[in-house]
Amino acid sequence: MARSPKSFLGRAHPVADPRLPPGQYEESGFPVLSAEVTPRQSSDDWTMSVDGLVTETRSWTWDGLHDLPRSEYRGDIHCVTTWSKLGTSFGGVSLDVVLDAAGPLPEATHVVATSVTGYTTNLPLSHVRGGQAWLVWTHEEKALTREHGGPLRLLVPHLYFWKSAKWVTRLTLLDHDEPGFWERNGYHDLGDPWREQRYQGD
Ligand SMILES: Nc1nc2c(c(=O)[nH]1)N[C@H]1C(S)=C(S)[C@@H](COP(=O)(O)O)O[C@H]1N2
Ligand SMILES: [Mo]
Repeated sequence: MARSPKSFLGRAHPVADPRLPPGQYEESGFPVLSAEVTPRQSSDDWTMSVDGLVTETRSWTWDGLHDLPRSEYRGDIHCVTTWSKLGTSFGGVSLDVVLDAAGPLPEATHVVATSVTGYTTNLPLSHVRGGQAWLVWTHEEKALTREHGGPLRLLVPHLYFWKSAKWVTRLTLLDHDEPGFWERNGYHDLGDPWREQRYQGD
């Protein structure tokens, strides 16, 4: 009797999607994770500033941001609570554009992103330059909803999603590292999902 092809081809476990970092599962929805109450501030009086160790502090209004060259991210996002959303998209402006406009001083090594709510997160400048980070206001072609950080959020998709500050209003360049909200509460300083840097000490 012929052996079932299953015994050759079947696998006890499905092969994990190579886009999933270790310990992550694919989530088809888009969960909301917020430490704060969603702010109500309207985009009409939104300002986005770049300050600290820069040649010139720069600020953009909502309209001003839309005059900058558009850039889109297509790919995956990874939350430290183990969900990953694969093959999604966000639109806005590359962080390189706003950083270049302000002109980081040579001694600048880190950046702290601040939300209108006071939420903060820290990033090495080397991880937000060179097409690795965005300021976004659309998700899958539609306006980013408030619960997901609209009108404006940071997007740093190669790091765990807590680095992507929702309702971002300010980037401050520093010559040293300064842990933000979750980093002071036990999360890893960098948060690389491929190295499973979830908590301090990982
Ligand atoms: N201002 C602010 N930004 C934030 C957070 C937050 O609580 N407040 N949570 C972070 C975390 S832990 C995650 S996983 C993502 C969640 O984004 P989402 O709610 O759009 O999925 O936002 C990040 N940015
Ligand atoms: Mo998260």
